[in-house]
Amino acid sequence: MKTQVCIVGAGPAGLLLGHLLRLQGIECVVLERRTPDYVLGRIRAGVLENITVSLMERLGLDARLKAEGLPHAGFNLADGERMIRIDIAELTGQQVVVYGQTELTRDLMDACEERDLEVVYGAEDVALVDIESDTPKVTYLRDGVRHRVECRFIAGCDGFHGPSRQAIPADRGQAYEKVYPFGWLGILAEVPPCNHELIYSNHERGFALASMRSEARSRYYVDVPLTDRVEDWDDERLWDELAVRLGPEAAANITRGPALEKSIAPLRSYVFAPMRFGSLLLCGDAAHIVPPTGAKGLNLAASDVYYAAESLTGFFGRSDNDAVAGYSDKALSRVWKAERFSWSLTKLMHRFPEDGPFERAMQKAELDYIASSRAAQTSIAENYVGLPL
Ligand code: RFL
Ligand code: PHB
Repeated sequence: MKTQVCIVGAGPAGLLLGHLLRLQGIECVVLERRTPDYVLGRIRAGVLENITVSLMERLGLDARLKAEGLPHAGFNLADGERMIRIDIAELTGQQVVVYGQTELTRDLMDACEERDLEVVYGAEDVALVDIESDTPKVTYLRDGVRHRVECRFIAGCDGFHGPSRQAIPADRGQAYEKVYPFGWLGILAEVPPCNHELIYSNHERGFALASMRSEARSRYYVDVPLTDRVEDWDDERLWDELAVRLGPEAAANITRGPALEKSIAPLRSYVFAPMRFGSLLLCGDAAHIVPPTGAKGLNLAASDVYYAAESLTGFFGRSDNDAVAGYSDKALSRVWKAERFSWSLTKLMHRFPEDGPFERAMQKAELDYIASSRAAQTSIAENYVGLPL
């Protein structure tokens, strides 16, 4: 098969990019290893920045997001003694929208047929070939038959473990990485949220987050040692822990219910630079990971896709070679700022095993400063709603 852009991975990054390219009349095909149901079964992000919402608007795929998404004008930082509300609407004039990654992915999936975006599910053993040349190829196995896609560009949207980044010779890029000594144990339950806004809590027993998917569906997290397994946490133990870590006010409003999903995600900061190598452009988790504390991962995937679509449209529409050459610098400039924010909020809101009284005093002092300073709150708010493109 011949096409202009071969996209590897049909997560949010791959599908968003595919739709944006089709909107511009650019030919593309998306190769996905899993089935649609598997992709939709991954419970991940919940908070969308304006930039992600506006890409869905631009695609005309925002009807359900507008109808069912919950606009949030603020969120809270708690530490067992107090709750600091960050009024993002007042401080920035913007809001975030709570709408699950699963729902956003479903909206993108449902539109593929009508928009003539071809997605090949069950594409196994994907391999990238000749990526440094102007005639790269992607090969894959489907039903035991090997296929080959010839294209002008490959978009690597295949997440952290996919083959795209690994196709770049190690000596042609630099990986920056920080692994955190804990993971987030998440629970999804069909119960009303304990608070109408998110609460991030740094309690002496550890971190907790109260989030939601709708007015009837809650998402909660606690941080756990990397040695813990999901089986160590039956529902009651997890609800008890959440009640303690979120503090008495929130605890009084927690409705318990059986877990629809429970999983542990390790926390990591990671950036691979540059994000382009020859004819390969990396987007989303394929190029970078943030710890979930800042709710940035999906939104960064969306901003990468915005820059990638601009670059590829420039190349195919105006024969502008520089458009693609500039992709990595533009994307990375926003990526690094989101990395910094996610890392600093993670440090502020978690108890690290190696921390002593000094580090704890620093966290307290920083929370005191945030509680008393509009400038500090504005800085957090503008990062949380997403820095400009
Ligand atoms: P994805 O979603 O991992 O999709 C990559 C796709 O590529 C496919 N793939 C392959 N396809 C073909 N061949 C191969 N060999 C392949 N290998 C992999 C995969 O099957 C998959 O379909 O990456 P993408 O599109 O870059 O999207 C990134 C986001 O999923 C991620 O950043 C966010 O979920 C992170 N995240 C959050 N982001 C936010 O913006 N706000 C949040 O509130 C938020 N909360 C979270 C999160 C991530 C979490 N976990 C579990 C890591 C909360 C959690 C708990
Ligand atoms: C979520 O609802 O899954 C969620 C919300 C905010 C975060 C991370 C995850 O920072």
